[in-house]
Formats: sequence, C-alpha cells, structure tokens
Amino acid sequence: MSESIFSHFPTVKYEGLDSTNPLAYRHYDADKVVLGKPLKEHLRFAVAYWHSLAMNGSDPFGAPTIVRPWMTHPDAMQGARDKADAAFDLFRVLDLPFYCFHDRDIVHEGSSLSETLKNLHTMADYLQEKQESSKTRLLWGTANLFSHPRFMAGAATNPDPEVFLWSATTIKHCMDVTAQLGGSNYVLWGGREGYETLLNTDMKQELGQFGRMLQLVVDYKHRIGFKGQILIEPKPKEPTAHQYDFDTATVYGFLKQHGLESEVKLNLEANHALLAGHSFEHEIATAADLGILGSLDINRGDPLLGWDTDQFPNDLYSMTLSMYHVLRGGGLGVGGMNFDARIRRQSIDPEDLLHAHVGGADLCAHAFLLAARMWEDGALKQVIDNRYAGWQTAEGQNLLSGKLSLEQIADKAEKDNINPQPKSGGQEKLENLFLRQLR
Ligand code: XLS
Ligand code: CA
Ligand code: CA
Repeated sequence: MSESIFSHFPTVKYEGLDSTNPLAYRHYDADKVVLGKPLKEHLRFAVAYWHSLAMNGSDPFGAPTIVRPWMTHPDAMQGARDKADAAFDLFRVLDLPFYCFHDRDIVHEGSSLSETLKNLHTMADYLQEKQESSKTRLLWGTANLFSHPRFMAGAATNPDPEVFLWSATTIKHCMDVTAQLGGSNYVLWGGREGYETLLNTDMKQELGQFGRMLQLVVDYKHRIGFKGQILIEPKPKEPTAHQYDFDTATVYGFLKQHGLESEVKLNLEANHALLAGHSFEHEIATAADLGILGSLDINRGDPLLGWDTDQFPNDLYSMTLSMYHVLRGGGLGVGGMNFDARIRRQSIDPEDLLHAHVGGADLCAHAFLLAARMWEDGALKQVIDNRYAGWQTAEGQNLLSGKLSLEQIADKAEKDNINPQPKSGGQEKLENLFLRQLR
C-alpha cells in the first residue's frame, strides 16, 4: 500500500452551521436521526471512481490538466493498485459510505478478452482487500461498454453479433465482481445504445437485441443469487444523437414490453433529466409513481451549455423539490446518491476534489432536511389532497371504478345540469410557501 495524494488530509467532520472551516460538513450530520433513521442511511452518498480518480481534465480542445501519479505509472497494473489506494484514502477523508465504478475505471484493458477479464478479477480482489479495512462499500458496479472503438455502433444493440457477445461476457464478469464486493445494485447505462441516423439503423432489430440482453442479465442475477437491484440509467442523447433509454417514461414502456417492470428499476441522473427536457423532480416523481425509483446520480448541468457537464450540485431549490419527491416515493431503499460529478478542468489540486464533495454532500443533506421537514409538516401534501378531494367522494370514485359507461356518465351530467367553475391553482402562493421554508 502506497501513500497517496489524499493520505495527509484529515477526515472531514460535521461541525454544524457555525463552522467556518471550509472542509467541514455544516449540514451532513451522518448519524442524525431523521424520519426514523440516520441521515447517512437515507442519503447513501457514493463517490464516482471515474470522475474522482480516472478523469484527467482533457476536453475536445485540450490535453489533460489533472495528471495524477497513478495515471503515468510505467507498470499499468501497479498504477491501478495505486489508484485504488488513493480511492480508499479519499473515501476515508470524505467519510462517505459508498463508491461506484465501471470495469475500465479500476483497471485497463488487456491485449485480449481473457487478459481483460483477468485484470478485472485481479483488481476486484484488491478492492475486496481494501474494503476490509474501510467503512466504504460498493453502491453499484457497471461495465464501460462505450469507450472502446468496438462499441462505436453500440454494445447490445450493435449490428455485429460478436460485439453483443463481447458485451454480454463483460456484463457477466462485472456482475460477478459487483456481487463479490457486496454491491447493492448493478447499473446499465447504454452509452452507445442508440443511433446517429436511421439511414443505417434497423431500430426494431436493435431494440429486440437490447431486450434480450436485459433478460439475460435478469436471469443471471437470479441464477447467482445476487440480491442487489438491476438499474437502467436513462439519458436522451450524448454520445449518440438519439439514445434508446431516453427518459423514465420511455424505459418503463420498454420494460413493460419485455415483462421486466418488476425486475428492473432506474438510476436517475439530474442532468440527464434536463437534457431530456424534464426536471430532476419530474423524473423522480414519474419513477416513484411507476414503482421503479431505484437510485440517483446527483449532479447538475449548465443551462448555458446544454451538454452533459456533470458538475457538482449547488441549487438548493431544485434539490429540495427532488428530495421531497424521493420522500413522497418512499425513499431510495438500497439505492443511494452517487456524485456523478467532476471537478472543472482548472481545478487541478487534490483539495479541489474535497471541496467539491463536501459542498455536494452538504447541499443534498440540507435539501433532504428541508424536504423532510416539509414532508412531516404536511402543508404541501394538504394542498394537493384538497385539490383532488372531489375524487374521494362517492361520485368521484364511481367515475374511476369502471362501473359507469360513457353513456351513463353523459346521462347523469346532463340530468344534473352540471356547471363546473374554474378554481385557482395558486401557483405563486405555493412557490412563496416553498421558498419561505428554504432556511
Ligand atoms: C454518462 C453516465 C455514466 C453512467 C454510468 O453520462 O452518467 O457515467 O452513470 O455508466
Ligand atoms: Ca450517470
Ligand atoms: Ca452524465
């Protein structure tokens, strides 16, 4: 085990609102009991290995700016171990309970499929050792089936069946490794499962392949007794012009089509929701109502840019609304909140990564505490209950019960000579009520 760039930082502590220490939690009091359980069990924060340990700051216009010692190690396997040592030092400093990774974040590809899988298992054993002396656990594992050129036309949805084979094999081994490390979930993000042009794409064929892959994954999960959840992560575009897992509603339709709606849930990302033309709370509320709310990737986009900037969250208003809908949906269960966010290209100091996570965790904890208070107080729920109260009357229930035909409904409305009056939705008053509680 080597010293890392994070070894010398003390563990970040909760110091409360009066603290002026920039590397202290002011809201994230992990053991504080809220709505019957500790905050850390509601939030289940995770550090994303790819952004925090593997991202080097390069962009389409410029070379890497964030060059960590493990990235340039002449022995790539030793580099992977050094990276894992740094990762677990970072988890210790941040004192966050979970992490997430893709196979390619923890170790490089080999020169063949078998060498690539051997590398994966070697590093999984190393991570297992690291977990033994750490409090941090695996929230989810996943396979990177989008970076290598072989995946440029998709993984499961590739026109070439050999790419499907390669992908299925990789997923199998990534699921094994996730189960070995006690992961709570396994995520499928279809980075290149989509298309650039219908001129070269048989969409029906590709979606059929995708359905088959998902069924294989679910069958395998049961065969190996993996207790975690299988999660799909929707995203509407980027890298492909059109991605099949567009948003919550689209994925639900796909799951229904394949009879998998009770087997697979969703990992929802804040910025993917925005890219799909929704808000994060819309996606959370939709998934909760459909019974497929699984886990969250917490970040933000930049409305001035309109692409997947994956920044750390800092908007209390929208995060509180999102947390409110998490609570309304019954919480995240074995899911969690993964900081799928990266520091900016100019934030090159290791300490920048600490400020990013401390700010993100505090923002989410603050939002959650506010949402919990609103949920307990019940005023917002009451507004909605009152607005729909007519549906709770015998007449309202009759309309929904299926007992009345369209003609019977029409007869009754005509006989009663109904004359419904418009009622205010009261939006401005409610926005004020909500805003006033954000302190
Ligand atoms: C990319 C996705 C990706 C998934 C995991 O936009 O957010 O990082 O979370 O493959
Ligand atoms: Ca994500
Ligand atoms: Ca993203």
